[in-house]
Amino acid sequence: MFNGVFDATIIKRACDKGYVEIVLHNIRDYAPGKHRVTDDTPYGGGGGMIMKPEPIFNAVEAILNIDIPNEGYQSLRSQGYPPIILLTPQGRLLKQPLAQKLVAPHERLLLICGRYEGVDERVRRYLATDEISIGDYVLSGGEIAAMALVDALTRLIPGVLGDEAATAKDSHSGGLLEHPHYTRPAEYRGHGIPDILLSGHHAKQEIWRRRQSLARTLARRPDLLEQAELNEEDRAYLESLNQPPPEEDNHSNH
Ligand code: 6GU
Repeated sequence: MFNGVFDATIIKRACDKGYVEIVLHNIRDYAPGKHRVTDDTPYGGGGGMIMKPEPIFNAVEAILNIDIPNEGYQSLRSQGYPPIILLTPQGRLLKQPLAQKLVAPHERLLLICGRYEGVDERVRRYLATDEISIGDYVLSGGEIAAMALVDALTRLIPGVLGDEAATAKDSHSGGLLEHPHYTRPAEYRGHGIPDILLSGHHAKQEIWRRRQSLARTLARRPDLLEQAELNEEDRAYLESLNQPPPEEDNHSNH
């Protein structure tokens, strides 16, 4: 399930070039007993199957070559052990600033894919250092969320995209949505492109891109504007968009 994604995206190139190493572990391999059971019914009822704590704790102990103290993994964090992130719809929402925060200081992250029905609460309390969700909808397991997180983080590693400027301009970097993009042909099925893009006037094109970003963010995600990095010109332009167009002098009030 992971290899198909990791072998076919920018992540593959990042791995090949040594920018990132991804090691997959099957939790089942760390489950004790002949049947390698990883889940069980919930105490107190309620239905669904719950991931057992032992295989997950065992996996982390084996991977990091440590014994987790009874007071919890968190007590080891000061000794330089990596964050352990539980992917769960109950977690903190993944947004670009969180992705940036995770990539910058951490050489190594452990991701645990929970399943929707649940993970034994002791994994949260005594193992995970962070809980992350990728959005307010329900996935059947944390795997797709983990892939999304790995992708979001990998493309932020300096050198991976080959063009640092591209990441800086991405939608959500700087807090704005991206402007529209066009490529050849200039006319397609009778639909043209904005004249400014054919003008060769680079300074005006830059202003156009910025204004398109601002207008698009205002129209689609006005909530993002509160956190966005805006200068005085940006604010003036947004103000002009918020303003109703000047009244036509149609004498209707007379
Ligand atoms: Cl991290 N897990 C699951 N199961 N569902 C999700 C999610 C994670 N993020 C959004 N929905």
